[in-house]
Order: sequence, then structure tokens, then C-alpha cells
Amino acid sequence: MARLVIVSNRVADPRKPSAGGLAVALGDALKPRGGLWFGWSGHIAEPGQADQLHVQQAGPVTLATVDLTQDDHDGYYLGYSNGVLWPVFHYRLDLADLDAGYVGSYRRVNQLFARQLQTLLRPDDIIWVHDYHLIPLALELRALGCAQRIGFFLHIPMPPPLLLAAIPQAEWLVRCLCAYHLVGFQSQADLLHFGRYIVAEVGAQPLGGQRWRAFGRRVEAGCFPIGIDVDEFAGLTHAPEACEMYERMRHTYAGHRILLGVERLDYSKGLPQRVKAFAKLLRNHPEHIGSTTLIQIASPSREALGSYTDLRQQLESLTGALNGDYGELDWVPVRYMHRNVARRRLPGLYRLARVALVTPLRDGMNLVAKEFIAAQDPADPGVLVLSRFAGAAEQLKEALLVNPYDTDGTSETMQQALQMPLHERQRRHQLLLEHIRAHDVHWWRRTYLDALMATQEDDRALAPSPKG
Ligand code: GDG
Repeated sequence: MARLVIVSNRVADPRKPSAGGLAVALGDALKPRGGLWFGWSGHIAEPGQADQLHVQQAGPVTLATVDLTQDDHDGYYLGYSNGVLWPVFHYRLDLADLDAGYVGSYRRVNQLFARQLQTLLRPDDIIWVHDYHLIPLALELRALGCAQRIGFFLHIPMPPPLLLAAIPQAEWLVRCLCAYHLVGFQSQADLLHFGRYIVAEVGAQPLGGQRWRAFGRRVEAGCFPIGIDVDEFAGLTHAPEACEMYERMRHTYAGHRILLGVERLDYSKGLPQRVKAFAKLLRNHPEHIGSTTLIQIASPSREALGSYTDLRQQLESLTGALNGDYGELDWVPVRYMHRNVARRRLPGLYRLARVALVTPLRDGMNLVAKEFIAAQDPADPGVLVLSRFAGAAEQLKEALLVNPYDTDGTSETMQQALQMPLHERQRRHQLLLEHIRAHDVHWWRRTYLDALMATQEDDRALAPSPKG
């Protein structure tokens, strides 16, 4: 049986408890037949040591990593991946550093990855590349003569053609995507944007279904919404750490109703808009004053980038003002925490919340929405308020969907969620739980890999042609 090779920016040891749900799921994909997981080590190389490959065995899984020089890390990771691709793919042209010249580092790191990975590959390996940091990897591997079947999955949104076109290297990026056998997206909207771009902007020839001929090669795309490991997460909910968290917080917030937000502190997640909507809720429905609290966990993320420090200041100023305006000596409206909460404790918080606020301005999928559903007590479940701009909104129709830019609408939906009768909460939760169970992370992985294996071989290689 062919060996599976997973490539992602970061590599996690799937045996470690700190590994997140996705790391565990990818690790699980590798375990049955043994496999290789390749990526950046997370370390900056000592001068002259950047090309070293670190290989270790984690059970049946081989973990192979490389270090990056400070310059390459800054240009590839902070600069191009998170200063250009992340903002544009989340529709934020205003935050993109389009002319800073980071593309050279981005390409160099992808070439380094290709060279190092090639030394470990077998002819019949199946390679699965993850996310926006590594879009050019297949093209670079092909340039080295690798003919293996290679698939790509984009975890973040695919922007509409005219937004993507604002990136000076847009055509090169799409050419890179066309070097994969299969390009996977989170939602139908993303898939549609990709199809429109390659037909309208690069003249791809439609071959029927989600197949095209572009740049002299056949490319196939599909929609594969990522899920969570529902059973694992439900299990965590009953583990001692989560139970202890739940009991402690239940005691602390006795008699209060909790609205909860949990995410990385990222401008795509709509945090300032959420705080403004909560302020409107307190203004328009003063019965909540003294009895309803918003707990907002905003875990630190990409703090070396100015757009993230600006967001932090904006959020802290809004939170401070709201607490000043509405707080009482014995009640603080917003409990804001700019720290990470241990993964094993999170389900206790989810279970405590009457309402989860998952209101990103744009999000590829959003796993917090699914974790919240999995952690609920079916007899007394909380309500999910979900942005229509999260990929998850295509699937989770029984959530209360909101437009997070509409502060009044979002605050009224918070009110509806807080007042929802038990039978309606139960009905919605049951349908949501059935959906995330039927489309869990194992389903996602199987469906994607089956589709990758079913793609037709293409005999025409692509010449690499970097532009930019
Ligand atoms: C990208 C895409 C897509 C959050 N705070 C803490 C914490 N988390 C965990 C959550 C969840 C994960 O991080 C966040 O996943 P999301 O899906 O919500 O968002 P991104 O990080 O932006 O992920 C996204 C995803 O990739 C997968 O394809 O859904 O659209 O943007 O698991 O629980 N975990 C811990 N402490 C925290 O404070 N331990």
C-alpha cells in the first residue's frame, strides 16, 4: 500500500497531549500504514545550519523537519504568508503588504522544503500538502522530477477573482495550484471562486465537473469541509480537567448567563464587532446588566505583525470602555483574557456557556463552532450564534446565523439566543450534532484522500515559471 506523506508549515507530535485536533487527525491518517510528516521545526537555525534535516520516529510516523534562517522566517512566514496571503484571502486588501518583496523568501523556503523532502520520498508515495504557506510546493517538487500524486488542501477562504487578482503574483499562485492533482477547499463558495478565476483570468478549459485544463495540465478541485473528532472532543468534555473547569466556573458565575468567544486574536475573527454588539445588547436590553457576562478568550497570535498589535489595542480599548460604562462593583460585563487556555480545559468552558459567539468576518471553516456543539449537554444545550461568513455556515444551518458587520442584528440575535426555550435549543443541537458526527474529521480525511486517489493521471509536466 502506498505511503502517505503529509506536508504542513508546522509538524506536531501526534502523541503529545498539547497537539490540537487537526494535528491529532493528521497523525491518525498516518498511523495505520505508517507515514511521513514533513514541515518547519518551529526553530530558527543557527547561522550556517539552515539546511539540516531533523528526522525522528513517533511510533509508526516519521517526523521530518527543517529549521529556517531568521530572514527566511521573516519573509516566508511573517511577510508573504501572513502579511500578504492571509489578509487578501480573508478579503482584507487594506491590511496586505503587497509590495514589500516577500515573495522571494516565500519561494526560497518552498524550494528548500522541496529539496529536503525529495530526499525522503519513495516513487509511489501519496503526498498531501496543507495550506497557504506551501502553495508552490508541488511545482517545486515537479521541477525536481517528482512525479508522485500530490494533493493540496486550503484551510482558509479562497477570495473572489478580483480580490485575488490584487496580489501581483496571483497568476503564479494559481499556476502553482494547478500543479496539484487535486485542490481541496472548505466550502462551495471557495470552490466557485477558484473555478471562476481559472476560467476568467487564465483561460482554463472546463472539462466537466470540477475539472479543467490549465497551463497545459489537468487540474481537479473539490469541496471538503473539515470536521473535528467528535468522539474525542465529547470524551474530553468528561475528563477531569474539563469537569474541574466547569465546576469552578459554575461556582464563580452562579446565577449568571455566559456568552462565550474563543479564538486566536486575529482580525478575521470579528472581535471588535462582537464587543460592540454586546454593548448594544446591554443598552437595548438592560435586564442583562448584572446578570449576563461575555467571556472572551483571545489567544495570542502573530504578535510580530503590526496589524495584530493594532487589533489588540482596539479590542482592549473597546472592552475597557464597555466595562467602564456598564460594570458594577460586583459585576464585570466582559471578562477578556489574552492568554491561551489548555486544550483539555476548553470543553468545560464550552459547556458552561449558554451562547457561543462565533462571529468571524471571514473564516475558512471555524472549528470552535463544531467543538462547542460536541461539548454540549444534549439535555440542556447552549445556542450557537454563527457568522454567515464562516465556511461552517454552509453546513450548520440550525445555528443562529448573523451578519457580524450588522451590530444591531447581531445584538438582537444574541437576545434571541439567550431567550431560546429549552425544546428549541434541544432540537437545534440534536440536528447540529448529527451533522458534525456524519461529517467529522475522519470523514473529511477519507473523502479527500479517496478523491485524490481517484484523480486521473496527467502525463504533461509543468515547467516552473516563477513570476514576481
Ligand atoms: C484555520 C482556519 C479552519 C483557540 N483558542 C485556544 C485554542 N483554540 C483552538 C480551538 C480550535 C483551534 O484553536 C482554532 O481553529 P479554528 O478553525 O477556529 O481557526 P484557525 O486557527 O484560524 O484555523 C479555519 C482551520 O484552520 C482548520 O481547517 O477551520 O477557518 O482559519 O481547535 O479550540 N486552543 C487552546 N487554547 C486556546 O486558548 N488550547
